[in-house]
Amino acid sequence: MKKYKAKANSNIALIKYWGKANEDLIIPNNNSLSMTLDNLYTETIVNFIDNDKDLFFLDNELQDYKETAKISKYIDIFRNLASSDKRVEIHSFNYVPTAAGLASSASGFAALSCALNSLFELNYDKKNLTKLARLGSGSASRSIYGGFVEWYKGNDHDTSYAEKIDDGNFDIAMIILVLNEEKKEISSRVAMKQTVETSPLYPSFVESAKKDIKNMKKAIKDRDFDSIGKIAEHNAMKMHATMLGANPPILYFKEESIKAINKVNELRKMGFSVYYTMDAGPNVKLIVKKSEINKIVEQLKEFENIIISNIGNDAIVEEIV
Ligand code: 2P0
Repeated sequence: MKKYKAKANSNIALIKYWGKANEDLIIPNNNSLSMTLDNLYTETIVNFIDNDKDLFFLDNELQDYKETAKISKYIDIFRNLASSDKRVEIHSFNYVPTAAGLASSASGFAALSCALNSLFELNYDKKNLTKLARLGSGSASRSIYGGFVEWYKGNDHDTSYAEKIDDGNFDIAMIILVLNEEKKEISSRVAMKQTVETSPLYPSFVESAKKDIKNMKKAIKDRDFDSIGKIAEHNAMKMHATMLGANPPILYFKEESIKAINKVNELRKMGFSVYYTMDAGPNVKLIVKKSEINKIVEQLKEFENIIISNIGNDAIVEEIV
C-alpha cells in the first residue's frame, strides 16, 4: 500500500489577499505577495483505504462529518483528475496554532495538494500545484514555494497561480507574537465576503495593492529592508481599514494587538529595524532582521508566547513505508 508524506510551510503575506472575484474558484481581486516561514508547517500523510468514505484525522483526532465532507469535496478534485473513485485516509499534523490567524489553512491545503498529487499519480508540476492548492484555500497557493512568493490573481483557474520571486536569502526573518490562540470569531472567508460586499473602502484597497506589489518587489530585489517593512505595514493596515469600513464592521484587533503595535513603534524610535503586519486574527507579526533577532527578543519580555521563524523552503513530498 503506497503512502505519501508531504510537508508544507506556512506563509505570511506582506501584500495581502483580501476578497474574491470568484468564490468557487477562489480567484482573488488583487495579487498578493508572501514570505514562507520555516517554523510553522503542516505534515500530511495519505494512503488509499478500502472504505466507503474518506477518513480525516487532524492531530490524531478523527474529524466529524462536517470537516470530513469539506476535505472529501477537495479530494474529489483529484479523484476527477485521476478518474478514480478510491477513498483516502488522511493524517494531518499542524505545527501552527489552528485558525488563530496564523494561516494554518495555507500550509494545510498546500501539504494536502502535494500529498494527493503523488497518491493519485497525477505528477503535476509546482505551478499547477499552486492552482490546485488555491482551490482549497487561496493563501495555500503561496505555500507550495519557499522564499518570497507572488500569487497572480489571473482571471480563471489557469491564470491564477503562484510563483517564487526570490529565494529570500538575505537578512530578514519574522517574530510572531502569539497573543490569542482562540479560534477566531469570524472566518476570513466570511469576513472577506462581507468586506467586498459592504465596505466603501474596498475598491481603493484593491487599486492601491497594484502599487504596493510593484514597490515591494523592487524593495525585495534591492534587499531594502526598511522599504519592505514600511510597505508591508501600510498594506496590512489598509486591509484592516477596509474591514472596519464593512457593515457590520469587522475587528480582529484585541487590546494586546494595539499594545504590540505600540511596542513596535517604540522599538523603531529606539533604533531597531522592526515593522509589523497583521492578518485575520489578533496576533502581530514582526518583520525583523535575522541578525537582530536576539536583541529584539530581549525587548519583548512582556510577550510570553513568541515564535521566531526564518524563511522556509518549498513544500516537499516523499513516499514512506
Ligand atoms: C493573506 N489572509 O494574504 C490574507 C491576509 C488573511 C489576511 O489569505 O477563503 O484562508 O480559504 O481563500 O486563504 C486568509 O484567508 O481564505 C488569508 P480562503 P484564506 O494571507
